[in-house]
Amino acid sequence: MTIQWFPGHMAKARRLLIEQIRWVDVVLELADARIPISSRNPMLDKLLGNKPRILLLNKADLADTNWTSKWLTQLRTSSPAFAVSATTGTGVKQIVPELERMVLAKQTRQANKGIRPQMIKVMIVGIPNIGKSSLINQLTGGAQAKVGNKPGVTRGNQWVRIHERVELLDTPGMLWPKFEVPEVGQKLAALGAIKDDVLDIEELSLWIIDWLNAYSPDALLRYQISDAEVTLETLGRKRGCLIHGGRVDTLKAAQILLRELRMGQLGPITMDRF
Ligand SMILES: Nc1nc2c(ncn2[C@@H]2O[C@H](COP(=O)(O)OP(=O)(O)OP(=O)(O)O)[C@@H](O)[C@H]2O)c(=O)[nH]1
Ligand SMILES: [Mg+2]
Repeated sequence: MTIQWFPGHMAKARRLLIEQIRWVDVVLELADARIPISSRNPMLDKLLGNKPRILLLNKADLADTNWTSKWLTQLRTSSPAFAVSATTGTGVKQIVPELERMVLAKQTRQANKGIRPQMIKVMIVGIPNIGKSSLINQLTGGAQAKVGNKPGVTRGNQWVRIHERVELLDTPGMLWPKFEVPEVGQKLAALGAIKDDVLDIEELSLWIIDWLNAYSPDALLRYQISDAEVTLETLGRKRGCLIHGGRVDTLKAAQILLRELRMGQLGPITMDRF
């Protein structure tokens, strides 16, 4: 199963990023706490140059907290990094003070030249469906940005004032043209960054079941399953996904598994390990 999703609107998002980056003081990069490596766009280093960056591991409420701490220790060697939850608000209060800290030197230099403090311009970037718009809403305490439980909700770029001195640019979710390691595509798909229409849901579910059996068997305890083939069947039967002749509707079963994994109903899970 090879997964790839880089439609025209993402190529456009990449062009917009290149155009806008010069106006930006700091980049807020949102990654998924459950896949802190697989959800980071490898093109960013080149696209952002040496722009200061804060890495946020969002959806930390759905990840294994032990793994999140281990990852943060490792990731902080290259940039400030925090675990947050855009929906519950956990960790979000640290963001504005950190942004202010990062631009302090520049603003002091400007003040010395008699230039009034400028707005801090921040660009938020990340894969589709990671919670960029939710984070903006959490920061403003409103519903400025459109949110949706599917990838590809935000289309154009949108500036939002999140604080008296901070303006944030919401951008559309962006992936990259090729996942060098196929597992990266599978993990992104499993956790909802890729439109389901371009996926073979049943095949993906079998991959997920294998992965869970190998790395997080507790997550499958509720289904009492040991083998990939049996799993979708058993799961479907338990959930009453039956078609004619008492056979199991495996597509429906796969959709249920995906939904439960993505919403954290199989327990907190971190899929990138070291
Ligand atoms: N559990 C949990 N869900 C979250 C969190 N942040 C966002 N979500 C959910 O993830 C889904 C996507 O959120 P959006 O804010 O629309 O994501 P986005 O990054 O703006 O997506 P695009 O605009 O499509 O790129 C929504 O269903 C949110 O409720 C979080 O920290 N925890
Ligand atoms: Mg959005």
